[in-house]
Amino acid sequence: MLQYVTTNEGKVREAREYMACEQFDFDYTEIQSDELGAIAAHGAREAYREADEPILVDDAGLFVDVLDGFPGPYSSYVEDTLGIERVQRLVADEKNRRAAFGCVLAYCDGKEFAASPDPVDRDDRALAAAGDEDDESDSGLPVKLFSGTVRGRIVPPRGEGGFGYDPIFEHEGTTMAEMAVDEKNAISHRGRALAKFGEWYHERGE
Ligand code: ITT
Ligand code: NA
Repeated sequence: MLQYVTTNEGKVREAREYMACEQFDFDYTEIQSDELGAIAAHGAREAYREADEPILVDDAGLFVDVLDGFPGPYSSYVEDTLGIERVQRLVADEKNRRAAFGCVLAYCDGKEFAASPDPVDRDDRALAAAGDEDDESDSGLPVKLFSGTVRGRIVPPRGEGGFGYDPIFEHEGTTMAEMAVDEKNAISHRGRALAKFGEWYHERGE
């Protein structure tokens, strides 16, 4: 069974709309990097060595335009320290309150992968930081990466659903916390990455 490596149940709820998986509550080492892809790939190797089963690591971040991409890879730390309402207040008086959410999924099952597929749409900073190239920096364990982004606006918190920054992230008039799981998946960074992963994983016969 595929192990979805996260301490965050909200991520697993969204992932289960795409494939069967079990939550592997493992706190892998988050290396210091401004690239979600590098963080996820490193975590995937560590998690695979720990689980000895196929694993999927999910690293996400919020990139606020006017804050030059902050909190980005530090989103988790910033949620725990400042909290989402203070992040919202940081940009409340700005004219430009645009932001992107990015998600990178890193898959490892200890095996090699067939040569890499189609070109990637690189539509913004978060995606560029995420990257869809397979990570080969550690020749020992191949890791395959899938990424997704969504653009939106930072707004005062609304909605009871979702998790994390969802109440302050508005996409086309609706915050992600006001969306049902399937509605969020249809537009979200994670939903886009999961759709790519799910297609690849099922084609592979899993
Ligand atoms: P794991 O690392 O154990 O998976 P985490 O919640 O720390 O759990 P991330 O580092 O990927 O996961 O998340 C960075 C931050 O972004 C963290 O504060 C999350 O709550 C938040 N986050 C991630 N995905 C999100 C989403 O879909 N909607 C809103 N916030 C999200
Ligand atoms: Na994390």
